[in-house]
Amino acid sequence: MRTADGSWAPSPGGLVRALLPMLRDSGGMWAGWTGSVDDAPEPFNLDGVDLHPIPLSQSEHDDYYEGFSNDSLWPLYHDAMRDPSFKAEQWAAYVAVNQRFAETLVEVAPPDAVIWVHDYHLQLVPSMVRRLRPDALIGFFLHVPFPPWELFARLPWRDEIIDGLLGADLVGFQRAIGASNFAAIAQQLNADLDVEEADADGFTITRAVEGGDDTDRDGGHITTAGVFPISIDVDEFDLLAAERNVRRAAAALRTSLGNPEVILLGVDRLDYTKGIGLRMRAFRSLLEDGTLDADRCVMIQVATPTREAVEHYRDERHEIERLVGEINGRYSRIGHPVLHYLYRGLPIEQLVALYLAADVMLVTPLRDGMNLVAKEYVASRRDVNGVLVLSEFAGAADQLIDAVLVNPHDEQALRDAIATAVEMHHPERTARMAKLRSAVARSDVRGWAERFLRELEAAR
Ligand code: ADQ
Repeated sequence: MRTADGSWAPSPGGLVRALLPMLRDSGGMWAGWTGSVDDAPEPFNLDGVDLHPIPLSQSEHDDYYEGFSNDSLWPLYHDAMRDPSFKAEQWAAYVAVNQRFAETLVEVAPPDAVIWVHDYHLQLVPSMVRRLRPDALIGFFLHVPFPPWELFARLPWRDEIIDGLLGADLVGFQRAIGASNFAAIAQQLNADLDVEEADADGFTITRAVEGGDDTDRDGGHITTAGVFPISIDVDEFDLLAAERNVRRAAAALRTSLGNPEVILLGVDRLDYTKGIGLRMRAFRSLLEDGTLDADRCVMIQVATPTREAVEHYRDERHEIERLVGEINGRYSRIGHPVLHYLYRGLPIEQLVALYLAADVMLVTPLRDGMNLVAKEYVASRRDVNGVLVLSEFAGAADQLIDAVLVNPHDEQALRDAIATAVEMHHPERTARMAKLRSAVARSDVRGWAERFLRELEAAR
């Protein structure tokens, strides 16, 4: 990404941190959009990694990125909780931009290259690359859920998307259900495919290739669908949480809030999938019936601005800001808001200080591929304290089974889960957090990337 002064720096986040060292060691390169419209710098080298910027025009940004990717695929893949807009001109932009990515990749990739494509914005790239460069080994990882047939079938371009993904040798999903939805849909759309269950929740999907023995078994191309739950850079959070200035910031935060007995925290992109409104309504209802005392507890919600040009996101923001106003209007004292709301991104040190200060972490998405915030909270709690309330609809719930798991669609259950977390006694809190920490320690983002690439290599 570009920094404020126009220079380049690695984007924050575990994925970039996990992949950069691997790329550096293997002499690999990274192709991606710069994040700014009409920004087309020449390829350059940053920290030993070759970067190939791929430009987007304003209309591609509107139609491909905010349109088809974030206003069609995103809601469709998240239970269609907002109506996906299917527009032919946005689809055309999606095809064109995917083609540009594929052409850049085949141009710069050496013979027999390993190409790893990420996320729902680029689902056509695997087959586009395969057509141009059958020698390449192609992996694809989907960071978001893959929906069931009933939802996916709505997509007017469903065949093209499945065909695009089947160009990969390995397609990775966050949860087993994603891999099985994908395998079932591929078969439903194409009766000629041979779909078989493999070990560990995976599937192999074989398709006959015209002209005979292109790559694999029976002259067919094999795509493996597997489960690769993503994680975070565990050590980074653990080390930050040990830093004196971070611990001081956490203590100072508590003091500045008037030393409440309980601090509840939410940290999310301001996205309608994250269940921010539901958790605020549950908080309001617990204040209303006296389960929580506004003099003794404080909720903090940090919401990163995201996709602000998309109408559903503007509506969501208005609703959340209305709730913040209503709750504070009713329950705050002068100088002591009961609900603190920040609409901005924070530096990682401040996030970790918040994680350390929070007695209860609320991660209540209605649907989420994984949810890294849940794992970051656990990795930061080297004091083996704090309670995580976690939605069953986040991929993280498969691993973090010692959280207080909840169905956020169930208002009463959400209220109960928050009350349980607030009232949980110290021995149970620490016992649960110890188990959560072992689960997170077992899953580091580097291990995740290594395993994916190892299994991709095995496809050769
Ligand atoms: P996201 O939907 O963005 O990711 P998530 O996994 O929670 O969701 O990652 C958010 C990241 O942004 C976290 O690292 C968090 O610390 C950071 N963040 C959130 N709010 C912030 C703030 N105010 N300031 C600074 N940083 C903030 C998509 C999928 C997820 C999947 C990830 C990774 O939707 O389901 O877990 O990709 O695959």
